[in-house]
Amino acid sequence: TKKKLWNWVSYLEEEKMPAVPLKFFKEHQSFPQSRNNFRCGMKLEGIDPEHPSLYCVLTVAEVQGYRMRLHFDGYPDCYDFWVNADSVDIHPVGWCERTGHKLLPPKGYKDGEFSWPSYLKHCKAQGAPKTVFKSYNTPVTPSGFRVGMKLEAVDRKNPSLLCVATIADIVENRLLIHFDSWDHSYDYWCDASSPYIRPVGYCQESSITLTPPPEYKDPKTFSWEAYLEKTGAQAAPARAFKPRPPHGYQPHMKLEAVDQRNPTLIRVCSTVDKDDNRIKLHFDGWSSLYDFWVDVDSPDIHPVGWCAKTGHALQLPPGASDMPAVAGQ
Ligand code: MLY
Repeated sequence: TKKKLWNWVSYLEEEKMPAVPLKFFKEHQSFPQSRNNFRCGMKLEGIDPEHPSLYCVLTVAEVQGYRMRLHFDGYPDCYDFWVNADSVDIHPVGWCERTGHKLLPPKGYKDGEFSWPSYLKHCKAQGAPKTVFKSYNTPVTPSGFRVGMKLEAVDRKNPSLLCVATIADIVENRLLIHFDSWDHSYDYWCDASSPYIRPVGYCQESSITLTPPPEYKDPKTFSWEAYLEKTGAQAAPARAFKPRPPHGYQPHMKLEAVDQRNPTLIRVCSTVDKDDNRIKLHFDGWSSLYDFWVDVDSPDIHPVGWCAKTGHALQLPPGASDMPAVAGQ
């Protein structure tokens, strides 16, 4: 008997479901223009996904297709995380020093004790060459945002709250959002088109409750005018915000997405729901218990065929998984 091979084209036919149209994907989600040129052992500087205001010393621990697993030098493997080769969260050795960012040294090094040249010599390792970083070649478009400007931002850990916030850092086209008088654990990076940031006055205009800094016990006593005066800060200009057009996602479309519980894996998925900024994904052949929401601009969702094209394993729906996937489809 002839063995049936799994491929996307016949799977979509069988399931009577379309693939998510290619035009829905942003450049950083779609088929890459170049190969992943990172290699295991290369060292770099990058953002800690759990503490986005911190830049850390990282080593490439594993490469799979266009993705790689990054390891925090001196820390246990359990903190390792996966990024795409074109991630904007990673930079070459020396970037922090050059751009005035604080680099958190590997565990065991005291502040001021760490230097890249002696560390690389000591580890007999190399820094990843500048040319393998994507963010290096991207032109930066000027925006009206400046570090220190205030705005209203969604607390992504408590998404029902729109809060008083400050632009704590700007790198290339991205803003680091910090919540006034809170610790850095709520910080996040976004760009001018993010649906999670709004100009000063948005809540009042929209009759939404603004969450002031925690020292305002009674939110009614907060006024932007007095607060800007007190902090000597400026409001980010409304024209700097560039709201995105609505996304076109609908339920019942197929794509490939990273399994957040085991981020080594990319699985065959279907959209099952949507809201303004997110889609709800279902892993084909698995219980709906594993369904999850993801932002439409997440770097972890990809068009049908992305794994085959980039040389990454694709986890097929159970039952189909004993059939080898056909490369190129
Ligand atoms: N229940 C949480 C809410 C924290 C909200 C912080 N945001 C505004 C940055 C707490 O009190 O810890």
